[in-house]
Amino acid sequence: MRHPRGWFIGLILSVALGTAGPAWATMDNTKSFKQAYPDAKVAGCKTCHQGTVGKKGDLNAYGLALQKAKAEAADAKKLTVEDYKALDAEDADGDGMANAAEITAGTNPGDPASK
Ligand SMILES: [Ca+2]
Repeated sequence: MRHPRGWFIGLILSVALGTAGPAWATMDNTKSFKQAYPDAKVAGCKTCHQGTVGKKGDLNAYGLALQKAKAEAADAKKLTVEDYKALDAEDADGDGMANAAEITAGTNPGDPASK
């Protein structure tokens, strides 16, 4: 009987790449976020995600606004400094404070309870 090692390695690789893909995108986006807002007091997963560990499908209001703004782009998951800046004057979470003002103040642009 042939040992199914090739099949097993293929499975491991597909699982590893499948989970690492979104994580890499998020790490790149954190980097571009810090380039856009070098003085930001808070630049973590919760800036765009609801959870403390950014996961697919748990975007907060700010993350959803960024996703929507970029939805038609070929590189929809890769956010640039310009992508963040384009939403500076908007108020993603509707708490009366613009996204850029919240980022500068250290409050969460995606959480209406944080302003
Ligand atoms: Ca706001």
